Amino acid sequence: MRVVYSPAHLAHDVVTETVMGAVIPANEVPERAERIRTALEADGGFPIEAPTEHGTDPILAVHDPGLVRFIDEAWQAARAQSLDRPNLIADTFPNVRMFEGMSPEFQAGRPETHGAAGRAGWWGLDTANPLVAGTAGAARAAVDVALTVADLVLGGEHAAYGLCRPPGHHAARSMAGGYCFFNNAAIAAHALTRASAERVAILDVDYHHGNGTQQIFWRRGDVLYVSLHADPDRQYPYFLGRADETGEGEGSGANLNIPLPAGTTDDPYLAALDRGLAAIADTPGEVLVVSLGFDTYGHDPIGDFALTTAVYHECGRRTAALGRRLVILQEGGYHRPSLGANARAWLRGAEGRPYEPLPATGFGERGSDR
Ligand code: Q9C
Ligand code: ZN
Repeated sequence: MRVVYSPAHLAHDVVTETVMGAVIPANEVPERAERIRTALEADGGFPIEAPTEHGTDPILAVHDPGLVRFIDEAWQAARAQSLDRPNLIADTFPNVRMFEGMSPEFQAGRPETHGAAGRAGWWGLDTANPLVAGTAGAARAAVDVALTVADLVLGGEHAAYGLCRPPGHHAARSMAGGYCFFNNAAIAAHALTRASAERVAILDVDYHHGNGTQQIFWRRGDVLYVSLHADPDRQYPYFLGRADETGEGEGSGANLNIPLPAGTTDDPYLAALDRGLAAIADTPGEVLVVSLGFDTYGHDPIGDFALTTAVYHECGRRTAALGRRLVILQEGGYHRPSLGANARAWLRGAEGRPYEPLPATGFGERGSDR
């Protein structure tokens, strides 16, 4: 399977994040993508190529121009304001209740503020989303990776994988968040609808609900969004991801959320995956975008599922068995030692190749990976 990767992600070199007021070592770090790249190179069956540049238009087809401007300008603006920090992290967000009782027209007229901290809050969701000097370039390269994978599949590849970093599925039309800046999968899915005039499905198997992807396609009937994730009653992004969110207007019925309990193991997970795949099989379309996360793994530091490396091979196999062409894009997954083995297992499953774990990782064999 062909793999698209750009070293531009290395410049998004985040060191810390803030969780409930505490500064902790960042989870979403360059090592993640390098681990996956190294494992795929060692496999020998995954030729790696660079993305082609697609420019800003495909981003603007999905995102607010103000968000794009903010991401492009934020670091320089913070410097110009002498905000001498290793990264830009917002602390104040425009909670919808701040505007309670004020008309929608009045709310819509509230301006983006000028200062770096206020702007970061205006365009952000949470305090775990640090922006650094290289963020804009990396985020744009991740979009190019996703769009290049879409091009490969439109050009006849049955499946291809984009090693996107930073990830994308928490980024909404006008909002970054959850380690995400531009929504790589949504941008690719939208481009696919335009290129093929067919319906496109998105299967999101990151541990977290893809609130951004859901929001972008909420009123659209041409993109089906199906997500398996931790129940938002206990996990980020807390305020979306429930089973009763099914879309509105033209998008009514084109959103399927499957929230899962803490401790979810391989078998119940596969049953939930089958439910999601059945919903996709029920809708027309030839291309499936996969938002692929490995924070469902048993050792993930921020997840609470108990999946094994072996089950990722089966997940890839069942997903490919739908018979659709696959645009597979990397989202989360934070247990660095296992990321390479997990990605390799999923992708080999999707290709119909046997699991055959790599011996050197120390992770990935049944019995040692829980
Ligand atoms: N205490 C992705 O996997 N912080 N993003 C959660 C929970 C945000 C994860 C804090 C997690 C975002 C792409
Ligand atoms: Zn996640």
